[in-house]
Amino acid sequence: MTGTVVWFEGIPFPSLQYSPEILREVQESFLIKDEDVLLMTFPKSGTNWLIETACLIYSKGDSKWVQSEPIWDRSPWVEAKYGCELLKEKEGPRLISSHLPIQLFPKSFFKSKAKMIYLIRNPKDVIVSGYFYWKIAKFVKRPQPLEQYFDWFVQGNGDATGWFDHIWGWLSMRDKENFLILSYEEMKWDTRSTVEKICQFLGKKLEPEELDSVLRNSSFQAMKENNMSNFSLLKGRYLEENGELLRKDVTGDWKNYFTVAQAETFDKLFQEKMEDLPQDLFPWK
Ligand code: PPS
Repeated sequence: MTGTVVWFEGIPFPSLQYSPEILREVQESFLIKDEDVLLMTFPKSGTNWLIETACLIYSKGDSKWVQSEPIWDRSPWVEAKYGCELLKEKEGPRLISSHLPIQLFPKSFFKSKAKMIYLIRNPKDVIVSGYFYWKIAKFVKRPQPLEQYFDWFVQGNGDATGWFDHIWGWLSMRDKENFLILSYEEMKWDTRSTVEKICQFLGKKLEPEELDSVLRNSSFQAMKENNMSNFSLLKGRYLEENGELLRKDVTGDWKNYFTVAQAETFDKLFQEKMEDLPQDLFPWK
């Protein structure tokens, strides 16, 4: 398998699952319905944790669903060929995942009442998580070593483009009432309150024992042991045999990998690019 990419409107996508035709179709004519719930992230920001949590909220803490259906079928990726087809056939309120930047997202969303949760994460941890994931993924160009992935990320070229644009684009929605911003950090530091916030946003009332069950079944350990959520089903064709989606259960792992110079370079870039956004949006600072 090669790590080739297709380019669509200046953004690279792994050619294995994406095509310009589908991306155009998704952008122009995929119909987002008012009752849909959209789970939006930049890659490696905790997407699968959010999906698992949302699924468990929908099933009131009952783990049957998350233990019997692969995570990518429960909340399909709208921009991927497979997910887009699956979504078109789904009845009722749908959970929909996406990493798309705002300008490529289905236009129908912006006229709908569908709710979106936007999960962000310290970009320095996104770099580290992405670096280790790309080493085990068979469908992307492999960065060697971390410095190369870091450079792709900060220079906005290679296959790791777009974190700053993604954040700027989606945060323009921050005053809309159908848009909730969360961070991986707050999920990690106070998981219960964050899950309660999600429930409130989605209008779901859970009993205390149901909430406990959501927390238990979406924990790092539970997800790591759940073959429907830990990507073990992708080993072979898509991931190396030793590949783990659930790598570490920490915030601030960048401190173990960044040089002092890299941290300074990144902080300077972050300051330049993000200074016009309210800094309390970024709780890791
Ligand atoms: S992807 O491939 O872009 O969809 O990856 P994504 O799910 O966004 O991010 C993967 C990182 O999320 C961590 N993760 C979790 N952390 C805590 N608790 C739970 N339940 C959980 N599930 C996933 C996962 O470990 C990846 O982070 P790193 O830092 O690499 O460990």
